[in-house]
Amino acid sequence: MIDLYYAPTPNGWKISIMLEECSLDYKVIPVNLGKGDQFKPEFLKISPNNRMPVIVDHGNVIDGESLSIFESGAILMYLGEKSGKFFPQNSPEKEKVLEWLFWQVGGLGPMAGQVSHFVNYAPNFPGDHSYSEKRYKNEYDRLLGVMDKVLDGRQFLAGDYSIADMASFPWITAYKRYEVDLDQFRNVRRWFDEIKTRPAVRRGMDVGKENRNFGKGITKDALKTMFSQDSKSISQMAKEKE
Ligand SMILES: N[C@@H](CCC(=O)N[C@@H](CS)C(=O)NCC(=O)O)C(=O)O
Repeated sequence: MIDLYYAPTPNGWKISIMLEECSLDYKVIPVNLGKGDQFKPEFLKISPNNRMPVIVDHGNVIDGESLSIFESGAILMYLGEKSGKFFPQNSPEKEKVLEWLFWQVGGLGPMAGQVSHFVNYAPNFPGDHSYSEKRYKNEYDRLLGVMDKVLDGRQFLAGDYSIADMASFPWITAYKRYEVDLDQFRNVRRWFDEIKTRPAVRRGMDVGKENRNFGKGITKDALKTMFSQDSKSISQMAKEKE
């Protein structure tokens, strides 16, 4: 059995989708980010970066401890190796998947995450955010253009459907709120429409959907917990949760 520490956001969906695609047994442990669950000592022990998703695999006990893994890319690789699915282990197929997986975790995810911040949360903070919002929206647009080119003549990012597609798909789902006309990216549109109809993807995206809110009605406390973090404040929050 695998414990999945989870909130219903794109980074969380990557893992709920993969677990569903592989039909692995898992139990969801909700992490309430607005309430600061990510600062609880038991959580920080398995996720020192105070971020979800995290998995704990009770089927893989080392020196009496179940293996825990944080960072969505590392989790996807582990689950791909464990299940023997969606992550080929031979060269050059493996490297092709890794190229696009790292492109997602180092590029598409962080840039789309910032677009999401400026669209969903920054309006709660005073000041003119227009330069920053534009900067991230341009970068998101650039990355969609890159994706569109590679998907011209290829069904999925690395050839066959893989963990690279599962990592990227959740970050495209919000394109309407990010004011992107997806039809401008014909190949991304085709890829997106194909993945979104996969039953496992639908099940994965539905996990915890009752707690999904895209920042609507977010409280002042939650805004502070999530978006005023620096090295001092995270130590303070961890102390408060002890
Ligand atoms: N690089 C990390 C990013 C994870 C991440 O940013 N998670 C967010 C939610 S999408 C989070 O846990 N935020 C908690 C916080 O900001 O304190 C990964 O890919 O796993």
